[in-house]
Amino acid sequence: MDGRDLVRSVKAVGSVGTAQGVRTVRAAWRRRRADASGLPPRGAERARVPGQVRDVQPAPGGGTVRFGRAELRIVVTLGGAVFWGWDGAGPEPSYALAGPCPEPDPRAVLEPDKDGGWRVVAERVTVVVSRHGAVEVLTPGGVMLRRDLPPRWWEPVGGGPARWMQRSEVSADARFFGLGGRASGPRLRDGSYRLWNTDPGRPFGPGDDPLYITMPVQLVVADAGTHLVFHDSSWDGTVTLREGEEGAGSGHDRAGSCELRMDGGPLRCWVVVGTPARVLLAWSALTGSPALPPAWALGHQHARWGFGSEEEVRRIVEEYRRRELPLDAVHLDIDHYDDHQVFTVDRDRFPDLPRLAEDLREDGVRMVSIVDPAVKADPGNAIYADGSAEAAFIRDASGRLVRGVVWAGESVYPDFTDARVREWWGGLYEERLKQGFSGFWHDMNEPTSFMSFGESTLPRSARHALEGRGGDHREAHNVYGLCMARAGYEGVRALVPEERPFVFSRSGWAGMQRYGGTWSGDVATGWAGLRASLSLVLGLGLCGVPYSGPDVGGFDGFPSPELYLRWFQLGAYLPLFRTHASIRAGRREPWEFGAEVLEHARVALLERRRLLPYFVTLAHLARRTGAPYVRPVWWGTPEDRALRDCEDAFLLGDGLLVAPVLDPGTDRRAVRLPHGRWYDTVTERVYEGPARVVVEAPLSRVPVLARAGSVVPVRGADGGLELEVWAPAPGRTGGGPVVADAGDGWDEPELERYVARWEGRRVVVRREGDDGVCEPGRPVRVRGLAGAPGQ
Ligand code: MIG
Repeated sequence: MDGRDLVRSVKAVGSVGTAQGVRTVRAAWRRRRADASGLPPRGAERARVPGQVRDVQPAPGGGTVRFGRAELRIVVTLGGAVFWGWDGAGPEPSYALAGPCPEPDPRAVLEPDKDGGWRVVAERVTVVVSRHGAVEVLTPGGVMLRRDLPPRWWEPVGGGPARWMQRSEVSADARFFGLGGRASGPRLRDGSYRLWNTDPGRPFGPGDDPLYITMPVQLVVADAGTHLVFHDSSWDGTVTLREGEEGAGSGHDRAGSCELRMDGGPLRCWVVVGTPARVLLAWSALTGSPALPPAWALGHQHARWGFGSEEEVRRIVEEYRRRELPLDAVHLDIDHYDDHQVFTVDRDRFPDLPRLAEDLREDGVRMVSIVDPAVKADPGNAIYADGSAEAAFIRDASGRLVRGVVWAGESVYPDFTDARVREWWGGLYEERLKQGFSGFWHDMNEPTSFMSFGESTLPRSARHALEGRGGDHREAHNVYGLCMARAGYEGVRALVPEERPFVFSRSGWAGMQRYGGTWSGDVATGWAGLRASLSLVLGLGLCGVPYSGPDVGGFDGFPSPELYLRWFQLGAYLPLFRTHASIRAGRREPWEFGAEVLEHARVALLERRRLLPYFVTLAHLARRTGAPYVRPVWWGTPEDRALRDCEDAFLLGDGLLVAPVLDPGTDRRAVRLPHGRWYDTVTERVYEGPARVVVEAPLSRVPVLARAGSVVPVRGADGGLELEVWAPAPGRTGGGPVVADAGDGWDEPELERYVARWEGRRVVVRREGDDGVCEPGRPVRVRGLAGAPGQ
């Protein structure tokens, strides 16, 4: 460490006090020393490409193609996902997969292709391997979706993990999405995106990358079709994207390109081809169904770092009640811990949490606790003592505990890549449950140690169990949050088997939806942050993580009343609808911004509560089909190029299109509509898509349009479920699925199917059953009749 680094380190931790600053700098020294001795120097490297094809060995679902200096194994699985791996890499072990690799599809066989290449023809996709090891993914009609050039490896001469690079081409019109939670999307423009989960250390905006959740999952949308590619390696990597360009007139097209460089791990990937809905279905079959949040977690939640005391929590909940503002949960942040230590309570300021929880629950408000992974390295700390006895904490190659610095000071980190440690940790939630908490908010699990040496995490040489295989932080880093989510989810499930756990996590990786969702981390307060927060929700949804939402109002500073309101109005239509901010930021309660904002925020809160049955239905559909609640507007028509480039609106399920206001001073905005008839849900004005229309967006609301024919389950005045049906276009029919809430347990409510059609001048709604259609059995309100024939 030179003087400049030292100054930078001290500055970075300046806000946490000088003593801690000194500790952090010491920790940085240790980290550098640990990496110097714990990681072998790379030394000279040798580059390798596959070489020429030699022979093949068929196997169920495909087979192995052998090249001069590499081999490639391809398997088409039942369900349609294609796997291929180089140099013996198989699908397992994998942190992303929900279970064992699906069975091979016996109908898919390896057959000779032209020019000495080979191909596997499956129902929905054809994979062609050239004699030099390029791999093409084609639609059943033979149109190319992706072309991987022969990969290249760099292998340390002295042994050790190989780095590799995979360059791919996609069509000129293709658009890239995904890669986890990205602030500058949802359309991923030209640039480099790093695969290394990172706490940016300060509130982020669209220019900040990477953030807390990265994953090598990309969804590519082109005229020819949609495909998802997942490179199953958790190592540090970089994806460099370049969108293609179509030649004007007689000019040539330039293909889009993607270059993936990985520092290690197997070169193996999964590809799924189809419509967006089919792709997400197959992806969630592979990596697991999204956990179903309890219904209360689909309501409004309020958090703050620094409520500071039980009285303050009571006061705020009472204010919500007095003003008749719906509230479903409050979240307690680290300021309720004793000395910042997880699984403890500051009893001076929070003397009786179980009592508080009970009282809140009587008002229908749940309590959620933040859970930080780091444990204060202090022999007097019971969790440290307990964890030490369990050998739960991460050590370096020489066997010493790896220490970082977090809020509690010098801390150690549980190794969540060890099943034994996950079980120990999961048991600790018993203390939280006894305190009355119903849900868990995992923070700081990138994992974070305060900034030093330009990296706010553990040394790469830190050792991890990696499920008994053994390895270091280079491989474990990106799955740390995922494994912590698993520990929390499974622990709570074992402790309260009759209820579905509610866990959401700042960091994570492919497959994290099995345990819960996420929020957007510390999004910067500002209009750019508002936009970034929508980008994250959309991008994560396309990676299979459907439940997320931002800190409404932004994490830091003081939003203007207008910005707060617009954020609030957006949040009301996102799966996780939570107000939250830093201890140093202004307040975020809806009455803090004047009477006008309060009035409009109330409308948003009431509408959210009215739409709760719709959110419950979307949560069930996400679990059953992998489809995110919040979908890009091109979800149903990916071939519509104008929609593909639309980033400022989204579909909420199949029925609604939400056009949030993302700019100041707006009272109307343009909306690009997918095909079909749409109604402004407030004015009931009719629009016909595809079109770009201008709709009213007064301060009192953001535009929400309903698709003609949709059935939206809503909460009626008596609290019961009602069907809000938007009249189908003349001569058309409509309908949709509804899943009623079945409580917080594991009961599987049935999927109700409704159809709506014109009968003369009336719209009639029926329920479809196994033996024909019947009366809906629920109150129905038909809307949009003003545009009806003859009216
Ligand atoms: O170093 O627990 O993203 O939501 O309020 C900051 C305090 C730690 C970061 C989280 C934020 C939370 C805050 N935490």
